Amino acid sequence: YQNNFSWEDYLKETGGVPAPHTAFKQPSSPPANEFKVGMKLEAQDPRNITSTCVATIVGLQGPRVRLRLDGGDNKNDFWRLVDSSDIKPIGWCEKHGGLLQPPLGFRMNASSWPMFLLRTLNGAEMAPLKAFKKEPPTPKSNLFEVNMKLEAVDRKNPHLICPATVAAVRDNQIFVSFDGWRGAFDYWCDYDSRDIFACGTCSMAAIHLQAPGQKGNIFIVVHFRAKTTSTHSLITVGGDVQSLSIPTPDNLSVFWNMLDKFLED
Ligand code: MLZ
Repeated sequence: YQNNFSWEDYLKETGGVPAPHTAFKQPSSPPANEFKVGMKLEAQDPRNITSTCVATIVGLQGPRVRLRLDGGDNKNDFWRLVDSSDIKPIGWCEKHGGLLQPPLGFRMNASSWPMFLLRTLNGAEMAPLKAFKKEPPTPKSNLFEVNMKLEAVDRKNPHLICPATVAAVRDNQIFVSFDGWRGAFDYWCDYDSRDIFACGTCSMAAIHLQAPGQKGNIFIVVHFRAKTTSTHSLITVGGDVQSLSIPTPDNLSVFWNMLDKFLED
């Protein structure tokens, strides 16, 4: 199911239960995305949340927009839902007595900020008010249960949404575990997180849902030969075999470092 993942088949295969719609803050059908690439809006700087900055939409994905802060770099793009309360039309900050701030890592001299701001907004296409959807209400309590399935943003690769399982529940939080991956991508989040969606949301929103990973538990087969390069085969239950070569058997720390790296993703 690499390119046509089907929850129906997958749930049958794995015996999984989807988390109910009512457990999510997200509305049961994804809101329309009326933003366009190039439009500007105001957003909190995710790396410095007390700052409201000018952002440009650089990508669209279903009800999500990919944002880049004006004056910043292109390495810190972030995604927001069209019904997120931390995106606002241009003018909102000023109307509420605030001042637009340069992003963390502003690539010019701080003193050039006022001029930069004027220039970046001059003639820009402002995102229209109607594109900003009302934030949905938060469910009254944490309705998630261990083993429920969902779709979740991979926070290390936030353009990807992947099948996942609730692996633990604690107070207002859940532990999101990505199916078929060893754990490097898993995270705790609040039950009302904007990064988790009911099964079927991606298909409704025409977003490509990643297929589950292929990583199983591993067996490590180590062959040592004195004073020569040795090969260590890592055989995963899913069937893929990966080999690591290390320079000498007495340099075990190299082997362990390579193994750590391998287990990362
Ligand atoms: N580049 C990475 C992507 C992994 C995505 C995992 N998502 C849960 C890899 O292929 O290793």
